[in-house]
Amino acid sequence: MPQGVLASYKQFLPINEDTPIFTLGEGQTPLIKSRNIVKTIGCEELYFKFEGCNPTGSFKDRGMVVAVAKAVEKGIEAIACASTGNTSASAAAYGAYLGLKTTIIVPQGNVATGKLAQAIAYGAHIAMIKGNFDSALNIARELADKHPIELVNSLNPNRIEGQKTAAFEIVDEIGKAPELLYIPVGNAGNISAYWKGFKEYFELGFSTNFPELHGYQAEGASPLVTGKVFENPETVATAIRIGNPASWDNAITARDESGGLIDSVTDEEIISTYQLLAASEGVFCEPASASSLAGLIKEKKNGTDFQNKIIVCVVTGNGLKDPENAIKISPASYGEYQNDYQSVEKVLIN
Ligand code: AN7
Repeated sequence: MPQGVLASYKQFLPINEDTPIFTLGEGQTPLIKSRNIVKTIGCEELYFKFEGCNPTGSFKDRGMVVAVAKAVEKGIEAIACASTGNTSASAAAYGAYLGLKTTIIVPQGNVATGKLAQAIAYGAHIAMIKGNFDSALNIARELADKHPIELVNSLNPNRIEGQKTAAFEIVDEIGKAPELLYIPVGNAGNISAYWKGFKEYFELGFSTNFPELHGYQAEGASPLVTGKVFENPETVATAIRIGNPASWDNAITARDESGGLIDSVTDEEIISTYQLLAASEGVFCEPASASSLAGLIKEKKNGTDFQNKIIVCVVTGNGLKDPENAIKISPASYGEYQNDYQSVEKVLIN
């Protein structure tokens, strides 16, 4: 298969002969088979679709490559987005590759260190606002309305087009759609994209079934669960600290058409799952990404029987994005030793 989302999935994307084809290596991420947590869940097979392996460390790259290609096709020289961090890292990378001016608007104090480091390194123009993601998105939309700038948030339909390819990869690898798919939900673009992908693959005859989609928000930022906008969303999972999701209606459609649900998990559940996924499966993700598995574990604790089910948890971003939360894991299993062989050996062998 050719490399990258544009070349690999040309026939499924809004690509024509004027669309530039390029890649930073996005897509074709691993579908990791659970060895340990699968036993607790009691299902037939459990997989983690590890989107942290994308070039900037999150699923955003799949959609960004399409959004940027379409902007360049139109002759646009500048892109902008609001972001909790990952969208901005991705926009900055593809903007740099294509020589575009990239402006990102982010909530001051609520972007994980690694994401900010990426935007700085890629050379984006960074506007930090004293407000949350929802305000940043309003500003970004106005900028794009008034200037020849392409908005590359997931309101841009080309983002959704690119992100739907993850659903194709899951079906191709398992040989059918899983019975259940768990996914973190913030601005709700990705759950909408997966549903579009599963539906299109079905309609084209590449699969014969659909998954139920189970979306999980953080309790302190769960407007799709309560049905009300959160004016002051708050969660340790800063990636999904969003109070008024842009793709609200599409997420509800995805939930209802798939026969699934959108629920929330607490910060405690998110952090304990984040630790569990790294320490018992070798999959180090950022906190927001653990909300999918945290939701599955919550349903198991509430008594759901998963026997005979094939389940996929989407793990949206890389753990290296947010080193501060990893370092807070306690008890940390390290100590300080004398600078000689014997003292280290003595402690490790006892
Ligand atoms: C790791 O980067 O909204 O429901 O501005 O970074 O499609 O918003 C990030 C969202 C899940 C939620 N996991 O996806 C942004 C941004 C991670 C994320 C989500 C995000 P959507």
